[in-house]
Amino acid sequence: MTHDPNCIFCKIVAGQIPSKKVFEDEDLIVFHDIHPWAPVHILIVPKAHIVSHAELTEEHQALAGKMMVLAPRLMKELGVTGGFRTVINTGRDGGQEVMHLHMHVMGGPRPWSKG
Ligand code: DGP
Repeated sequence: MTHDPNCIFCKIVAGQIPSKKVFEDEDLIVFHDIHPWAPVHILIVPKAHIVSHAELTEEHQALAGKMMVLAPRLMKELGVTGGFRTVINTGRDGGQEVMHLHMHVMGGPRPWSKG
């Protein structure tokens, strides 16, 4: 599995930086965002160091599908009943700050700090 020792999310995957983890399996780790925009704000992160959504190819279809399917399950488990928003920032112009693919999933009662 690809790993970048300088990547903050790879360090979370490796347990070198603590996180408020909500899910983990062999492919994915999910934890609460350190700067939440919404009452519930989690990040679904592949364990492999994939830089961004722009790097995804056919070989990643199962992984990408797993991320998509996990979002509603975890929102339900976290008590979010009124809907949620998913965001994937991609690259500099897409507003991506951490260069390791991640899906933001946000929910909970409004107002939220962004949007
Ligand atoms: P993006 O702009 O899509 O790259 O968002 C990166 C998100 O990652 C941002 O909302 C804050 C979050 N984040 C950055 N560093 C850490 C960290 O060390 N721990 C956690 N839990 N979240 C982090």
